[in-house]
Amino acid sequence: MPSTLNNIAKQGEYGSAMMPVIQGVGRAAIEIAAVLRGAVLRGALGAAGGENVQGEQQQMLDVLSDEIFLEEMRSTGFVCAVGSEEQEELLVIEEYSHADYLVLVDPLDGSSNLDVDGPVGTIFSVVKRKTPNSETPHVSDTLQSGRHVIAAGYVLYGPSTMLVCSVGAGVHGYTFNPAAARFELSHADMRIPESGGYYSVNEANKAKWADNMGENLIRLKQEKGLGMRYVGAMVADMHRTILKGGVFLYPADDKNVTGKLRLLYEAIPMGFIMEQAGGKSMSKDIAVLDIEPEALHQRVPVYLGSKDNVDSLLG
Ligand code: AHM
Ligand code: MG
Repeated sequence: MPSTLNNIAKQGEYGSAMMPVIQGVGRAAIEIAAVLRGAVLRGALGAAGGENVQGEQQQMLDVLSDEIFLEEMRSTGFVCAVGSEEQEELLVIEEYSHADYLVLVDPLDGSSNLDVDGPVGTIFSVVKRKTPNSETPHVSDTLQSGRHVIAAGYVLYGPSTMLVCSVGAGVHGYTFNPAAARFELSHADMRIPESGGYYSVNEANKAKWADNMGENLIRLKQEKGLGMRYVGAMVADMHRTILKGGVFLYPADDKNVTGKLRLLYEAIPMGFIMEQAGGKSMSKDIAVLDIEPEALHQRVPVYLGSKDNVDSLLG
């Protein structure tokens, strides 16, 4: 009998509390994966006609994935509010506004890959509220550093659908088995190699990068002879980086002066996973998980990967 997501209950201090929330993520992932598979045939590719709070064009699939994820978080009964890339404000789940946990999510990451049938993902993290349970949860409940994250992970919609998560007791990957209609443990205790052979970045931005990062990357490439891989969907690039080793980076540049990736629902969950897998997760000179968040949609530079590669790049 394979291990399923129920196995999370046995992991660490927060496993049993987090199991229903992660099962909810699993249900959302199954539904999002099914919607993605049929999208081109149902005319569901393309722009939804609106913009998100960051002024980016929303795709129809961004909006659908957001709705599906929220619905599944509501159905757990353990989530009082959700902060989403697709929603300007914190979404309070009225009927469970007394519940303990808040979830931060990028429901469909890498959505520029949708038109070309490339991989996309979902990224999430869970924190415990700071306000009393008798009060309505507030956006300040989400503004907690990564050191307060209880659970985090991502779903990769690739040739298979994989849910990779951690409740603070290592990183474990579950692959969806369509024949059994459930996630099964396929990658127990994922550990990133100490050093890897790839760097992953949108190198077209090199001339605009801040902090001498262009020079650093040239030096790293010369010293270590790294190869380059870039999907342009953080989940896919991170998943490869964890399994094969190397470094994924999105530095600040002239256009994205504080970086492009969002702290609460991209950098922190991926930083949490990276540290739990034995890797390093920096935002230039501070660990991603040590940043004290100031806003729901705040952006930061990220340098995530094998310790050796991250140190050589930033050193
Ligand atoms: P999104 O959440 O709007 O999809 O944006 C985030 C994505 C990441 O998945 C990816 O790492 C990055 O943006 C790619 O950016 P670029 O196209 O500038 O290389
Ligand atoms: Mg994203």
